[in-house]
Amino acid sequence: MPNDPHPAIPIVSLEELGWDDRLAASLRATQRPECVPARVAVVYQDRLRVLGERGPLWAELSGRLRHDSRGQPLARPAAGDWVALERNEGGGMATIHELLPRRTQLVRQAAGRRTAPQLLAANVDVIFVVTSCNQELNPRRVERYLTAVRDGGARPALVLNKSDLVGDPAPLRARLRELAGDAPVLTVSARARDGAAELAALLAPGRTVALVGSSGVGKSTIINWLIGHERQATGEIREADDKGRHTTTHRELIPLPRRALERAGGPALTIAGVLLDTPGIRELQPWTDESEDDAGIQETFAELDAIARRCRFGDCGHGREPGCAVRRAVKSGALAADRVASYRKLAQESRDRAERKRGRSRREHSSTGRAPRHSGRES
Ligand SMILES: Nc1nc2c(ncn2[C@@H]2O[C@H](COP(=O)(O)OP(=O)(O)OP(=O)(O)O)[C@@H](O)[C@H]2O)c(=O)[nH]1
Ligand SMILES: [Mg+2]
Ligand SMILES: [Zn+2]
Repeated sequence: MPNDPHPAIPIVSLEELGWDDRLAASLRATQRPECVPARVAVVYQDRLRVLGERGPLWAELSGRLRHDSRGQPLARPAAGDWVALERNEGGGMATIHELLPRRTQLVRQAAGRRTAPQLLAANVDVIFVVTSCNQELNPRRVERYLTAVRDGGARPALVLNKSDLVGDPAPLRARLRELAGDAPVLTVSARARDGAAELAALLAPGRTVALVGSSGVGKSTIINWLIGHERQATGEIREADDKGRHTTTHRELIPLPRRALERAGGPALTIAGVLLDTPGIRELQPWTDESEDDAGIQETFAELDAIARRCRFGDCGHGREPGCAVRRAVKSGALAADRVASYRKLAQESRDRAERKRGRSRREHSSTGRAPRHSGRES
């Protein structure tokens, strides 16, 4: 068994980790109601670090769960998931028998694989989409994040970090505001420790907040700042291109000690919320699983969607169709042309994915061949 790299995790109650009646009911409904609940903190190959009522412990998947989830990345427990496990009273590894249903999830298309989903975060309430003042703001990338977060059922917040590096972050903040819709936009500096109150306002006991974004924007630095010590490794960014180096290699759940975020008059709890650090990713290709109705795209492009209702044709693609209200709005300057281009691209990708998935499920139904192995590589 590997050395325990997590001596600092406090023993916290399941409720503080987000356990609730709905989860308790889903545990009772499993084949193993005698199992105890635990939340997955981090997954290392075949070993999982989980947080249970009596503190952290090591666990592995049962043979059946391993078998049943082969070739289905979303059926495997990931950081943030709740599981039903059997303790090994002899002191060895616990066994995970069941993955409990997720309330929210952030899923992307795995890098380099056209139709495999990859789970970035499970059971998170809020997702901080982190950008930084010293990296070129890519509005299209932000739109992709917003779409994927909303599709998965979590609430997005845009966090603009490294405000200490620019004289005035207001123009950048204003550009994010234009993309954000109803999501809050926060300007912070983890280095100057500026903006903690704004971040803390989005945290609460039992609530989970994941940080996502490109490598080097400062996700792990923000977490260290909030928890009050250098728990997560952080990396210098390359001088030449301001890019990060993929310092964080695992998704990891981190309970936030309450003393780090004092709030007067609160209940007697030891933690103030749960953070999820994630490795930086180059690209987020949204993955829409059950719902192929593009709810996330519609919400992210709400102003465009409202105008599109006035197009002559209900299925207008806003290309060459006559009577297109969207093209009219671009011509008049009411709508930015690059927003429309981005919308059309995401909508097309979504249609392509749906098409490929239909093809894949046809193939799966017509063959009993082995499912492809899932490679854990990240990028
Ligand atoms: N000037 C400045 N530098 C910061 C700030 N926050 C983080 N950094 C620096 O940015 C670099 C990258 O920070 P990390 O926290 O490792 O970034 P990350 O997003 O976790 O990166 P990955 O783990 O690779 O995804 C480090 O050198 C940090 O010290 C900030 O507010 N201001
Ligand atoms: Mg990191
Ligand atoms: Zn149109």
